[in-house]
Amino acid sequence: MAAAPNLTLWGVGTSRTVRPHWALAELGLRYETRAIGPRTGETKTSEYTKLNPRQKVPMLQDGDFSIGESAAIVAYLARTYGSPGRWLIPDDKQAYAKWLEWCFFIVTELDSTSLYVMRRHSAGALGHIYGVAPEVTTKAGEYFREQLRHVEVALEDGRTFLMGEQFTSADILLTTCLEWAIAYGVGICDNAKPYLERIQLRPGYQRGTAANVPPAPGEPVIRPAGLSCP
Ligand SMILES: N[C@@H](CCC(=O)N[C@@H](CS)C(=O)NCC(=O)O)C(=O)O
Repeated sequence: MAAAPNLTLWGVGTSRTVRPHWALAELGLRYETRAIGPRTGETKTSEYTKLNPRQKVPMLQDGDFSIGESAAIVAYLARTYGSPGRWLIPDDKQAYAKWLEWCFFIVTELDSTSLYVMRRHSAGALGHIYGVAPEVTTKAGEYFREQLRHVEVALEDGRTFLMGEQFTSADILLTTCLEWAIAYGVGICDNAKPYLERIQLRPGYQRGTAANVPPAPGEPVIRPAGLSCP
């Protein structure tokens, strides 16, 4: 019998950190959380820098293996710990390629090129570091809306999830971007609204988002393993 996985996930509180918390919940895995947050100094400590020289969250440790980048963590977890009824990656070769296409589209076009640009250049967010640029943030929001037309078209046939009837990690990535856009006051496309409502009812979503909440002042940063999603 294989040994139980020894999983530790670093990072809480952002649209990127929720992705692996949610995937762990969908896969029904027990893990320990190190509830450190971005821009708190906690990603810059020597202990953390040794583990993750990129000094970013999220980061997953699986025994002595570690991996960063939220979309890669989720894909690793799915590939390694998926089980019947809990596959987060399509098996068929062409469906797999389409899944990859969605994942890259979401992390590049929707996240990095649009929403993260808004975050970097908004006065209330990271503008004090990267420069406040209202025109850039307006255009990035418009670009997000324009790119979302691909999601609108995909969901037009009434499918339950982005890839059809199978829930995949692309749904995790997309949902986090849709919620992020709503929080920034960028409207989402019509078909994405009922899609989002469906997804938010998933127990995995609810457990994952609960696990992503930052600790209240005085609460411990280490949350023991034991979270599991039946
Ligand atoms: N593309 C990366 C982005 C990770 C990232 O930028 N994380 C931010 C928080 S959302 C961070 O840790 N920044 C360093 C810090 O704030 O200390 C991913 O998806 O994991």
